[in-house]
Amino acid sequence: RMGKSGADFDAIVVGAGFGGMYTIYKLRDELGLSVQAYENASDVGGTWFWNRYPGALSDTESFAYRYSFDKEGLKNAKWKTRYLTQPEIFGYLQDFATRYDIRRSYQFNTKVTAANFDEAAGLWRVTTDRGQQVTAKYLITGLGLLSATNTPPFKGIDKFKGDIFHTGNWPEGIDLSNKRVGVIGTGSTGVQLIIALAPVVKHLTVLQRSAQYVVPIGNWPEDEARINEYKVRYDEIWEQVKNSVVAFGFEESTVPFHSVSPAEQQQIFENIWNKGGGFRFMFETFSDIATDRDANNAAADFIKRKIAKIVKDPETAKKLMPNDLYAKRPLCAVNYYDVYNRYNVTLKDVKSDPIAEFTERGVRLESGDMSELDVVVFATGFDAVDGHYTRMNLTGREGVSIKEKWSDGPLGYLGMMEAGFPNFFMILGPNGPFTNLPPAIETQVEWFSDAIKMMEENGHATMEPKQAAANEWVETCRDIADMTLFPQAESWIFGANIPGKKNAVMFYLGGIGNYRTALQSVVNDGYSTMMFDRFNVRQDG
Ligand code: FAD
Ligand code: NA7
Repeated sequence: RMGKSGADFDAIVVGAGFGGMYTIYKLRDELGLSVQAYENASDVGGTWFWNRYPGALSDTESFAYRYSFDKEGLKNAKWKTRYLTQPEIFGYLQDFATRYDIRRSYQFNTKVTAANFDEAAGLWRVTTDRGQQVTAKYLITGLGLLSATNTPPFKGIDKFKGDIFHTGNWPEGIDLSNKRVGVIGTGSTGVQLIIALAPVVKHLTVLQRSAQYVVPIGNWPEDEARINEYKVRYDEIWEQVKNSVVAFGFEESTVPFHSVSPAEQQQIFENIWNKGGGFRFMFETFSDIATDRDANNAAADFIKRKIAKIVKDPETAKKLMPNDLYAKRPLCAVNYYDVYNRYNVTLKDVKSDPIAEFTERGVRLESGDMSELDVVVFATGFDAVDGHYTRMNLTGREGVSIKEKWSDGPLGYLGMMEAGFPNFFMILGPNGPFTNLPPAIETQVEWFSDAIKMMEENGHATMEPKQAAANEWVETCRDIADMTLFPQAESWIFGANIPGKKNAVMFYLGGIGNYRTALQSVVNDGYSTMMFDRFNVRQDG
């Protein structure tokens, strides 16, 4: 098949998660474009294809972790609990792919290694690890922002005789019962994994670098009546989600912490603690937990008091108490701290006593402390947001690579585009919204599909953001971030989890409602922040 512009295809799509698949539906089925898509995995699912570790669970409530446009899917939707497990989400995405015949556009088991904009031809040239080269007018990347795995290169790792797994690339059919297992990492993933493994394995050693604030998730059963309520209120629910701040399906609090009495403050924390949900605890309690130091400290102290109460051994409890701000991605889980009361769980603080090396038999800390292990699990997270982009040979005009362009940290316009990279749209690219992600993905895919439609109708060859507009967006993201406490905590949200990665703003923290308004105003202004048909052939003289 040929693309209209003389290229092999109108559009090339990379990635088969929520983002890539929705793009296929929009461009292929709604706009009638010819689309070729590539996915490194053997099937659709993205995050939910790869992250099959025990305990993997979404922390967005079930009704809001799906495509809002897929009303058909909702009709028959069933789920057991307030949150979806990995098999349920993977199943939903597989079912979605089948119902919309998405797979026929994909070549699976194929990694895109290079994407280069050919200025003379005005086309993208895309290369795969199978040695294919194809061209297209548009390049859309849904590479995932939490998908390029981070594996710290510990000394001696090759000597270790046991098995090593990363949670983001979990193999099928692993039995860890009766094994001595070590887990490195206590982020969202580590916490889920630790809870799931503790009752199963012979012994669990948790190697914790930074203690985290973990509130209850409240994963109670949801019966049919409750699910039917969501179905009845469907449109209303999504309207609220898409105009809220964090898009998690609840109203964020407008009550400042200091506006109520100390007794009420504690009562509000207690109520949300009992209700469960990480984003709820940060955003439904008070309006200023993420911006006001006193409010933030109060939330942190409340959680620390809970830790002290739950964990029986005071030494262990102390290790579990974070000493930084409550300003990372808020975590929640089922009875996390109770795990440390188990006879077969040991907690090691590898901040005060760092991992020195792997040996044949396990992990040795700098003090000489040795953990003998059969298996080590890396729950060490991801080279988040720009990781997949800087790992790829991706070049725009004049052969400028994204790696060079982002050498001081990722930039980009509206979380989707970059100056000098025409007809290129990233799903969940840098400086996009920090929210529940499916509605953010839908917002972006719908926006650039409309832009592509407009380009096709008006016969535009290229569209790209003006550098000044991109700079301004990056500044806006920086300004908003600086109004919050988030930059003061070290986490992947600012690239602090990868050694050598420059600390940079990577999200628009202004909320999904404001983000959607910003996108709409670009359209209303006649795309005045964009350049069209900037000549592809260099005009000498
Ligand atoms: P992904 O689902 O990450 O898909 C990207 C795909 O691109 C992958 O399949 C990858 O193989 C492919 N790919 C990348 N590079 C290439 C290449 N060069 N060539 C070919 N293919 C390539 N978000 C929430 O909102 N709520 C949650 O509760 C939540 N829980 C999460 C739990 C875990 C354990 C993880 C890891 C993430 C979670 N997320 C959550 C974030 C989640 O990633 C997003 O919600 C969403 O799934 C992202 O979809 P996506 O399509 O953008 O990317
Ligand atoms: P995170 O949140 O980045 O957590 C990674 C964890 O691994 C965290 O506890 C890190 O400690 C730890 N880590 C990373 N490198 C090391 C080294 N070298 N030594 C010891 N410990 C290390 O990733 P997750 O997968 O849990 O979650 C990412 C997102 O995916 C999450 O928010 C959900 O949206 C899904 P640190 O805190 O850096 O000290």
